Amino acid sequence: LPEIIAEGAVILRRFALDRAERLLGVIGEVTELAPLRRMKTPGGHAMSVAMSCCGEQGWVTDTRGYRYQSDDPLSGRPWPSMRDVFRTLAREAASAAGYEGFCPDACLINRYEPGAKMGLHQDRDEHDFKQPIVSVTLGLSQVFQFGGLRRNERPVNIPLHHGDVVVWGGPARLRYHGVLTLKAGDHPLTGPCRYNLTFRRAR
Ligand code: MD5
Ligand code: FE
Repeated sequence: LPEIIAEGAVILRRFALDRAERLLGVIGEVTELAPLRRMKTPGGHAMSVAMSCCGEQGWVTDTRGYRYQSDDPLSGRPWPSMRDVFRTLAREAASAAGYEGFCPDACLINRYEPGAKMGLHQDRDEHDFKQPIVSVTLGLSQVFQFGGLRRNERPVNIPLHHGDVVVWGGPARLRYHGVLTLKAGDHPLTGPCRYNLTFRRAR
């Protein structure tokens, strides 16, 4: 049963559990073509999270800034295509949360190892904020921070576990969010890591 965490934001606990192994297989396939890498922020620091992408658009950051682009800067080639298992999951989860017809053109793959985190930020590099974002947790649990529309609002901490899916849209779409430092652990499917997939409509 969907758990509403704020107007427009829904957690679907274990929604992806039955397809987790297939999703991880696809992550392996995509990251063989477009390796996970720690990108540089505009400030010049390497992120602690390792990232890759698939789909028509991929999110990148470097010293020039944040943006979506159709080519992987490591290879100069288009990002690997969006896989059907990915597209279908994103569409089904969006629909279960009340957002019909979601058609992502970008999937960002984040890999957290112990010590990795993501500070509070907004996702605002997409063209149309009416389009929701779908996020999928695989492997180790990690505490998600769900803030408000302004950085100074104190975030609520929400643990996310293997198979959990979160959908953000409507008035929640531009809320500040992040994840706390990943604690060491050993998951049967991912070992010492948490993977997060975020599905977006970039263009
Ligand atoms: C993660 N990823 O767990 C986090 C949280 C990212 C990112 O934030 O940008 O890759 S997924 C949760 C998320 C995504 C988009 C919007 C919102 C939350 N939100 O509006 O709260 O790797
Ligand atoms: Fe984000």
